Amino acid sequence: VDHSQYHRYGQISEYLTGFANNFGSIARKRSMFHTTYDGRTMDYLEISTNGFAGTRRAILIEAGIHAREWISPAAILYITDRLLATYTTDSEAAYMLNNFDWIIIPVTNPDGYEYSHTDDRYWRKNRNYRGGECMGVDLNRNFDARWGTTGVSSSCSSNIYPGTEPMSEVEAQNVQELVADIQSGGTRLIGYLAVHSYSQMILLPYSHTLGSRPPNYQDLDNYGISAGNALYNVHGRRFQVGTGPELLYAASGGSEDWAILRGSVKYSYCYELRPATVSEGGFVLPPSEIVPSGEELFASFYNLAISFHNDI
Ligand code: 0X9
Ligand code: ZN
Repeated sequence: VDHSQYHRYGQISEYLTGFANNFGSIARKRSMFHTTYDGRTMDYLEISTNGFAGTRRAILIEAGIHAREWISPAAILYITDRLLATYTTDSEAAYMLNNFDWIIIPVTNPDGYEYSHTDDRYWRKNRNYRGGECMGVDLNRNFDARWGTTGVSSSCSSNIYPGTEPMSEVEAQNVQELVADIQSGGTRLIGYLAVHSYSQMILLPYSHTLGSRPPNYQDLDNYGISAGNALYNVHGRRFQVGTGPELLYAASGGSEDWAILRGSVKYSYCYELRPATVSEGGFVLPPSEIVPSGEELFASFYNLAISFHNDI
């Protein structure tokens, strides 16, 4: 896998096919139930080292829900590649894959991602056409988590337009159905890791309201700080740890809140990857930073896996 450049959606999907072909006993490529507005399949990878028995706890990685945040799919492709390629030789990859099943969605907004390559580098939303000026819904405002209450605009041309109702968008519906399928009425899915850029932060729930916290907030905070330290130890990048409203702004309808509130997931984090500021490139991060960003995120996820596992 070429980690020296950002790839188009078709190429990323082909890499998933390659993973499934090369590591067929532990990796399966799947497509979600609904195709997107522009007719794309939403492809993801399932990794299981116990024959996909469905008995292990699982961690889901949701990358690329915002189109222009290219480092998210790229860093996750790096992590996926490393997990599979070093599983038999590296103790960290082995730990992660022997203790958890992984569900990896590299691009949760393929239509928007492609549009950010072909037409508008700064496109954020999906590509659901609603007539007139109204193109696109912010998928991270569309989930059923205090939908439409904070951090949104009812103007459909806005970058933070939440859609017409909770889960109105097929991309959000796909995630909802996938999570329901993994949970099957239980709590097999223990971790939900949403990966965005930029700001260098590990955001804790809840995002929707300042001061609103899940019952296990103290654990979430402790594990987040530990994961931030593990990340720092790789390349010296400091990621702030705190809730979205504390560090950025309140925002409703996010998948990271939804995972806990509706998805029965115990631990949910929202990463904002490199860089820290717009003057360092903002959403347009040089491709030479894909590998270092992936390396530090890998260490951070490994650290979270240890925390989750100690808590089971
Ligand atoms: O606004 C968002 O959806 C996320 N930031 S981004 O720049 N990647 O768009 C942040 C989501 C986390 N929640 C809050 N900040 N409340
Ligand atoms: Zn984002």
